[in-house]
Amino acid sequence: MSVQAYAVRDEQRPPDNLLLQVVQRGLRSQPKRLPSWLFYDERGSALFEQICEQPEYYLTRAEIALLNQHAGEIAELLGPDVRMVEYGSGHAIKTRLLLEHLVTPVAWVPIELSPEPLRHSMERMAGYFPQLPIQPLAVDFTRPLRLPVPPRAPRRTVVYFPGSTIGNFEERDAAQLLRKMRSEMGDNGGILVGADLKKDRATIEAAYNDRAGVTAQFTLNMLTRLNRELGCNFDLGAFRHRAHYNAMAGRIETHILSDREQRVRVGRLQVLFREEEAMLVEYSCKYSLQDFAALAATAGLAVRQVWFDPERKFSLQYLTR
Ligand code: AVJ
Repeated sequence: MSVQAYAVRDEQRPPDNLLLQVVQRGLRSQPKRLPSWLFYDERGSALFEQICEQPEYYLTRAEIALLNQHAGEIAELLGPDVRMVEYGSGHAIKTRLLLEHLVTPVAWVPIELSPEPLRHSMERMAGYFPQLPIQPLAVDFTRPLRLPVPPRAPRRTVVYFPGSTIGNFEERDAAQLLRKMRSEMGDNGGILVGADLKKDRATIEAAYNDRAGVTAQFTLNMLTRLNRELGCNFDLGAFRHRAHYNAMAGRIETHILSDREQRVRVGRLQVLFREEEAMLVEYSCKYSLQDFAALAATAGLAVRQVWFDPERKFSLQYLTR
């Protein structure tokens, strides 16, 4: 059975075909791995919002506390007439806290692949800031993009990447993404990026293993999605979530484990899982200040300023050329 056979059969449905190719490639590789963006279908996005409300998941609360305390100071540093380009539109709470303090912002450019969440956050933001020009981009922010022509000349373009989503990227990919932002922001621009900080194992592991089991549901929802969208037959009762902190690498490594030996249909592929075989589905990297400065440097960027929440669990970093 050749790759070409898929290409012919799926020609009319390019998106599914792409999804199938991504998943088959990941399940053929050794060890098996699937990309973490697969988490975010409608249910996955709703589950992530629930994760943010779990007592163990400190990241979101810390980042909001940080903004509550420092947004005024951040806005002052950025100055007036900023164009704000946001990677991932999120649900815009953080953006609102920041925009509230910006003096005469030129435009907000949310970038989000899925049109539904994009439309939601646009509506919410338009409600808060009726005067603010919104220029949405429904594209994959990891791909090269062309920013829309702003309604007037910005003094500065700031790429905002909150939530420690950068932690989902391995170091090389994270550096590449920062380099891409660097070219988009131009000479006078900057990058405002959320980065979760290294801390004791217990705190970090608890955040990815909440007692209510929401994170486990979030992880396994990836298989539910593949069953629905690709006609796979993952037995949801025979796989489980595991999130372990690899202190050497400074990251949470989330795996889906197979309880037993089993076969799963993925398109025309039969995938064999051994008993206790682990499939990697997510990294969530944690940084020291040194780690992050080194990462920025490899992308030709310098850390100009770092803000923390009151408990110093989370950081917001401002990078420029
Ligand atoms: C949305 C990438 C910031 O890595 O902490 C939460 C996703 N995964 N719990 C993170 C996530 C499991 C989250 N980010």
